[in-house]
Amino acid sequence: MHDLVVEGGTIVTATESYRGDVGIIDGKIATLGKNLKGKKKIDATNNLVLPGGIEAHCHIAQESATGGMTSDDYQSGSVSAAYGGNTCFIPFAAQHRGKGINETLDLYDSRSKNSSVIDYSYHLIIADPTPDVMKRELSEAVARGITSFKVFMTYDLMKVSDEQFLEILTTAKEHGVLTMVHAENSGIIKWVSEKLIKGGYTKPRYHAISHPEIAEVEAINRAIMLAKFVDAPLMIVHVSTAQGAALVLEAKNQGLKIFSETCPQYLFLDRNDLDRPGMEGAKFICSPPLRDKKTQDELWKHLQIGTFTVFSSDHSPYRFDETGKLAKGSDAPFHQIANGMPGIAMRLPLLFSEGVNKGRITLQKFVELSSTNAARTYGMLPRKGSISIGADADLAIWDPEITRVVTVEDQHDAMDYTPFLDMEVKGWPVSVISRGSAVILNGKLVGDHSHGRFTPREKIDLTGFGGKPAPELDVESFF
Ligand code: DUC
Ligand code: ZN
Ligand code: ZN
Repeated sequence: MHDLVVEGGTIVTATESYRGDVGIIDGKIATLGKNLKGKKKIDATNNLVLPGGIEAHCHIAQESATGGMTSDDYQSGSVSAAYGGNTCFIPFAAQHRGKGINETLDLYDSRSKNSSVIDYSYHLIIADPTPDVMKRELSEAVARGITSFKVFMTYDLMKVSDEQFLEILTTAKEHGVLTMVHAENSGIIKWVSEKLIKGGYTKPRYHAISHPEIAEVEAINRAIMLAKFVDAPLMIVHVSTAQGAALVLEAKNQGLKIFSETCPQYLFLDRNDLDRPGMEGAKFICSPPLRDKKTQDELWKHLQIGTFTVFSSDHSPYRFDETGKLAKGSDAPFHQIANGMPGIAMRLPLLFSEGVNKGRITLQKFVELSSTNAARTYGMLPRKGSISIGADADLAIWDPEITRVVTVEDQHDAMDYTPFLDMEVKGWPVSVISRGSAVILNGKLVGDHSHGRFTPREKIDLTGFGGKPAPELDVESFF
């Protein structure tokens, strides 16, 4: 007898779809079949039963480089993620200069403990790669189950130099873990910003002008070349340009271990949103910035052909008030406005509606992009990201026919706006189950803040990749 049976739905994985029941015992998937018996049942007739979404890029209870705290903590952030069809999320644990790695991870453990309704891990942001960090603390982080590090090529208080980047890439490779990068050219951004500010061009729309496409393209190219030089795996996050995506595709076609991500804002919003009246444009300031409609079409193509491994929200919630976007005043210049926008609850409904329901991607592709690829890339497959015997019973039950008009209330986060307001979406996650326990049931929160657990992650699985460092590097004697 199962503890719970999700019955009568269409089970969808990254490779197949079939009608059946999911039988759950002790929080794990025990049986896939028909007419299963269970102490409890959830009826999924006419619905889709998908692996729960894995949100692989979000900022929760995190100070930015300039000190502002995100509005969402692990309580509100996890609830919002669950309402959006997710059963696991991976926010960042951000090291700031002068701080160690263990103390950073301890801090985030204290922020997440007994707070999250879904399982979680952290990507570790490295902003201060001291010899002690590189030699001792990173291996301790890996032993704690943190198998992805993020670096910045921009932001004075966060960025690493090319030589530090190479050291992090090679150290991560040695440990079998993945480096992620925010790729924008710092010098270009600074140079243009200074000119704009000096000229009095301070409105939100100038944020996009100060982060030109070429700043991303140059940095993506450099990041790929550095990873190629040492033959290390690299994930380029939040790709916003067609040229940047083309560089990723070319690198993949060469067999390099390059992975990439794009985000809903680059598909569903564009730079005209920065021109909204008054300071409304501030709601749409994010980095890299919103681009144009033509870029949206190009990014869709790259999503379809597999250039992007994951599709993440980059949820960076700063309220439209003096605690967030307007902390430096109600007419603050663009460079003093917190960077980022919320979207953790909308990532999957938007992708489902505009992707699956509009015929741009298949259901299998949706599952890949929403869950399975993140599980694989970030060391959680098959425990998470799959509907298979022995996997965690992390499921999202979707009604593919429901139509909703997006509201702020639907986000269930700590925010006072959503950039996707009033958009119409078809398809919605109605119930969400984490390790066999309902978190959302028929649209109502029933989960418990002591339920979510830190999930230690495995090293990156690079099966199928070849590759060698540049010939100039005689690896044996060099490292
Ligand atoms: N980078 C992110 O990944 N998110 C928000 C802002 C930023 O610069
Ligand atoms: Zn970033
Ligand atoms: Zn981010």
